[in-house]
Amino acid sequence: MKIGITCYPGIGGSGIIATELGIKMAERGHEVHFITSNMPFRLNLNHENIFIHQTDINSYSVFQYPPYDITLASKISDVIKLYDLDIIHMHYAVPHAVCGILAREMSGKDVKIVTTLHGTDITVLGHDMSLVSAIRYGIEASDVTTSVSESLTEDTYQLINPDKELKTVYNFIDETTFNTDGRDEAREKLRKCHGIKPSTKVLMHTSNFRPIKRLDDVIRTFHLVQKKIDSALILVGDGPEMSRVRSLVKDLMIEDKVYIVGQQSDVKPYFQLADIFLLMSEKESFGLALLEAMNCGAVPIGSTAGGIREVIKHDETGFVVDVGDYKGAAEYVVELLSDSALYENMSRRMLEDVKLRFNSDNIIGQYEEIYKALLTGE
Ligand code: GMT
Repeated sequence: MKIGITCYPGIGGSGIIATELGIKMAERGHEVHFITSNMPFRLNLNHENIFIHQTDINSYSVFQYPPYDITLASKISDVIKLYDLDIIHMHYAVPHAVCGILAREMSGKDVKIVTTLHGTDITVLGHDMSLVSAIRYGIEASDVTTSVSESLTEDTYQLINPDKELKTVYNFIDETTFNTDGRDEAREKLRKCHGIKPSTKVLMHTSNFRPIKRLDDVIRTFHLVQKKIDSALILVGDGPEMSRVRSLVKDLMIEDKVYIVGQQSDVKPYFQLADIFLLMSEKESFGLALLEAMNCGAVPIGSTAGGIREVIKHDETGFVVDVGDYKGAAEYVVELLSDSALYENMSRRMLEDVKLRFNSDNIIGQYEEIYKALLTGE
């Protein structure tokens, strides 16, 4: 098959999933065309079946805003015609699904459109009445629309009410990048590098530090834990909440135990260093970082937001608490870190479950079946 993929190419779960999906489709022998505004950040290899088409979004003084959507649609249309694409897979209903639909019109070709909803387009933009019609149109005019969790599927029916059946296809783990290989060495190296003693337990969080990630709850959880357990907190990432994070850490007088390491190109060693991974978000359609942390050996504590409850099986592969319940989260962390048998059992079940339910081969196969069924009309 000849497949076009459009996503936001920056560091974010949707871009990562779209890029890994493209790479894995290329490895299965399909021809993959990334049509994006920048080089997808995880696309760090040359593959004979992968083509990159970058759009230049120019600013013109006559326009108040750069015409991202129209420029992208025009580029997608060119690529559809030039390479005779069979499928275009758009990540996010707005703007990308709508760009894809426009591109199909422009090209005059019968290319099939698959759209994947990742969360923000529904759980955040879905509350913006000025965008609901565009989101609904993007979903309904796509040939197949998928969503990354059951929770996001339900939210989409509730907020957008599309006249279309949605298909849940879970995100998958990129096992070649995120695994427990070399874990002991990585832990030792990072401990030395940051001066963390071998006996100190490590909690970790990574995100884009947006308000919905509730960094305060992560820090307050740790604040309670470190009173009972010799521990450190590692924060990876950056974003609008960073200054608040720094001042809360200072106010709580835990600066010597919190390591703010900023954006890292390679997060794997940090996941491997972590004993516990915290994701306390207010909204989270899936939480790809959870999966990555889990497959690197960190046991997760999450909030009950969105798809987190589907990724973490409460009391089996980690724990979940109500959004905002940092006290409950701290109790679970203390329980886990004080009982090595409980920790080991949970960690084993967690690794088995990720391999079983979020196995990349299986999920890529589900997308491949969707593409094939569209082309054969089944
Ligand atoms: O979490 C973010 O803010 C980034 C966003 C994105 O566009 O990458 O993540 C969304 O898509 C990911 C991949 O499907 C999901 O794992 C995240 O849960 C989802 N974020 C939200 O729903 C807030």
